[in-house]
Amino acid sequence: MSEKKKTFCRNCSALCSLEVTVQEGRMTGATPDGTASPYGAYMCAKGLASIDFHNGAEERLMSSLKRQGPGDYRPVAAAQALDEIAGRLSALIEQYGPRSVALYHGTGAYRSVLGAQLEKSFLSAIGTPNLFSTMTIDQSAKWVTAGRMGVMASGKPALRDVDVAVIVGNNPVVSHQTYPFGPGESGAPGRAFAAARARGTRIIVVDPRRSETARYADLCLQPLPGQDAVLFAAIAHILLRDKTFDRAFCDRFTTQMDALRAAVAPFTPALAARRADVPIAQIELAAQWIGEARRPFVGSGTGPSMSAHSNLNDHMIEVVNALAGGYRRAGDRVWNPGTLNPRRVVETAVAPTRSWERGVMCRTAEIGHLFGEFPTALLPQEILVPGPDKIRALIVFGGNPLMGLGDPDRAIPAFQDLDLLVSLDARMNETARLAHYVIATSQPYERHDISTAGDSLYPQAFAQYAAPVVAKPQGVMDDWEFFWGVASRMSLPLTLKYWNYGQVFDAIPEGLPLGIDEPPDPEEMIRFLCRKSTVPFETLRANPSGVRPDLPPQYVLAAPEDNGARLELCPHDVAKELEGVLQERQDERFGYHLTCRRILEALNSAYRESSAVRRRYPVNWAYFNPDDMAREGIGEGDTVRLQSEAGTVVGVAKSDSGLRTGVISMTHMFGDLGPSTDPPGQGGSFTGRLTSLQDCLEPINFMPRFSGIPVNVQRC
Ligand SMILES: Nc1nc2c(c(=O)[nH]1)N[C@H]1C(S)=C(S)[C@@H](COP(=O)(O)OP(=O)(O)OC[C@H]3O[C@@H](n4cnc5c(=O)[nH]c(N)nc54)[C@H](O)[C@@H]3O)O[C@H]1N2
Ligand SMILES: Nc1nc2c(c(=O)[nH]1)N[C@H]1C(S)=C(S)[C@@H](COP(=O)(O)OP(=O)(O)OC[C@H]3O[C@@H](n4cnc5c(=O)[nH]c(N)nc54)[C@H](O)[C@@H]3O)O[C@H]1N2
Ligand code: SF4
Ligand SMILES: [Mo]
Repeated sequence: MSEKKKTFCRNCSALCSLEVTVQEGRMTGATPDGTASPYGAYMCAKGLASIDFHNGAEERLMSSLKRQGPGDYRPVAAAQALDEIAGRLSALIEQYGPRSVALYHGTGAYRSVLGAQLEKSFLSAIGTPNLFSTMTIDQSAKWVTAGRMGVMASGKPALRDVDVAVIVGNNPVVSHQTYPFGPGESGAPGRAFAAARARGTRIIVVDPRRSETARYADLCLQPLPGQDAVLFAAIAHILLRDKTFDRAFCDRFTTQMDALRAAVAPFTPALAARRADVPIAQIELAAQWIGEARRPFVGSGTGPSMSAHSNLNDHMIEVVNALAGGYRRAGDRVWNPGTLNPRRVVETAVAPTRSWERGVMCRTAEIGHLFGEFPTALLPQEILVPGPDKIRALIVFGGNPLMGLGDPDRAIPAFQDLDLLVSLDARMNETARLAHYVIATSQPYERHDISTAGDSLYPQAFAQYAAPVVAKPQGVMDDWEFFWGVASRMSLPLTLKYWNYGQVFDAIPEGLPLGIDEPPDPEEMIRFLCRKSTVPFETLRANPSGVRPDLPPQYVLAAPEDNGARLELCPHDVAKELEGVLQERQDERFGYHLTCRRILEALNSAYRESSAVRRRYPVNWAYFNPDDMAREGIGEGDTVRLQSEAGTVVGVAKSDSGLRTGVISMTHMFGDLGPSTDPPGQGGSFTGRLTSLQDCLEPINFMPRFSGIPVNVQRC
């Protein structure tokens, strides 16, 4: 007998609504469910792969493991693992204090809602400031910009209202990563771009590679990587030169216009064209369209934030958005005011905080919290450098930091130095292979979740509750059960709160206190997270396809009075960095730049072993422009050696005529941590070997160079 059950995918922030077929307690298929979804029916290859993974593909872990010796893991009963972990954490805290404990929040943790909420309570109960996440090895440049420039509380316009969309180093058609960073819709992104074009929206893509998203572009600039600061300084230069910036917006909401004018004066279109190697006419045309726009949205993905001048690139991209007034304005329709956590949207600036300049600091660098986190690139030295506060225990929640960080020669010894390394995962990934305990966790269709991650991102108000579709295997636990289980053994009571980015956990007033004797009921916890919801929990539970509430139209409100806050367009450190860029010389030692790119079928290091990936990507191809291949004498499928300042990898060449010359493009987190010698045998090439956790770290967020890495190429 088979039944159909509604749920949603939790791989990425699109949170696609699905209908899953269940036969005798086992899932046999999934189809997109367009009943209520704000994107209509939509699903990608990873939605299907997740069903196989639940069913045991890719050697899914069915029991927690304890390390006996190098590479020797034996199953351990869940309760025993929790007892031992709690005992070791208590002993470390007793001897060395709470700072000896740290947590790394990986990509798999973001949509494990109850786990992620209890994680915050767990850290607060222990009293450690050591929270690290993928955000600081991803797009923390956006946090730095918010901290240096400030933000508009009204946010950015929805794609349906935008008349010029500028998409910089972001490929949402593959990555589904869009709002609030870049214009677009995370579910069915191609459909949303096609509809935008049909409405007359002009789309500008800025990417060294003619990406899948560039199929929808009216104009595609293909700069050399790492030149976004120069390019967008030049666009700002043109907007100021031609007086096509939004003067009314800038007068009202920004400051430091004179400093900006002076700082971008040397960044002429000719200079940017030379540095970025794009035609002047394209820079002028992009600036013209942005200047003409009634409702622009200039935003970026990982490309600029992973390249040289990460924070400056991001700042200058945001400067152009601010000059163009690319924010929701008073009177604009708010299509999605939030459902679980409804918000009033007010047109007002929020002053920069520069949170990293004060408060609790890293041990090994003069840098404080960025949105409540320390820079992940500093994790190895925070573990290794001797001192009373050194990190001795690390909990990895839904992550694979050894692959994510790169520079294995530096990262591996640090992880090996830990007294306690715990990995919460359903995969035995590269980091788990060094852990003392691997906690086998349940997978999304086996647990309770709610669409908090989409609440402000959906293109219209929508919420969905997912109850388990199938029972979890006997030996696995939910992520939240780990945090509650360890805390209760340490006699630390936890509190469930509806925490959101930018909030300080301890400062959130309301919470659901959880006892230490009886485990909480997950449905009760979800009900608590819905307590402010426009749609009551009971209604969500009764409508498993999700609910689009029928709300009266809402609009951005004008601020009742001027709070005095302004967007700081050109603070002193930004002006100094711009000056530095101006002086910079090209590094003549290297002939190419290696860039990042994502593929539809894998999610960072997850799903690498899915059948779809192994069929299409036996290795992560090293893509080249065909002219570069001809010049280097490299043929299709040839083995090539890529050498950066930090290391070497061997890759398999493939031509991509959409890629500009001088640039190589590879997907990250393939292969293994060892020296790269045999890509087919190693499942690809680990590009992290080309990055350094010591050299070329950016100021403030310590972002390593993950894109635009200078390399030389040699045919093997
Ligand atoms: N299918 C799939 N989806 C994913 C992921 C995945 O692995 N697979 N990962 C998820 C994660 S963790 C994240 S953070 C998001 C990321 O989402 P995106 O930011 O959209 O990631 P990418 O697809 O790598 O796109 C980055 C683009 O930047 C370009 N680029 C590289 N360097 C530069 C530069 O210096 N300047 C400019 N202008 N462009 C540059 C690259 O050519 C590439 O097209 O995707 C998420 N979604
Ligand atoms: N060279 C280079 N390096 C990069 C990047 C790049 O583009 N180039 N990208 C960077 C970026 S943007 C990121 S985000 C990081 C990614 O770094 P990580 O997030 O550390 O790596 P992932 O491979 O995404 O690890 C996610 C893990 O979560 C597990 N998981 C999935 N769902 C769940 C769940 O519900 N519960 C639990 N407990 N586990 C779950 C998966 O099995 C997987 O092992 O890497 C960064 N590193
Ligand atoms: S786009 Fe794919 S991976 Fe992301 S939620 Fe939808 S089905 Fe899942
Ligand atoms: Mo990411």
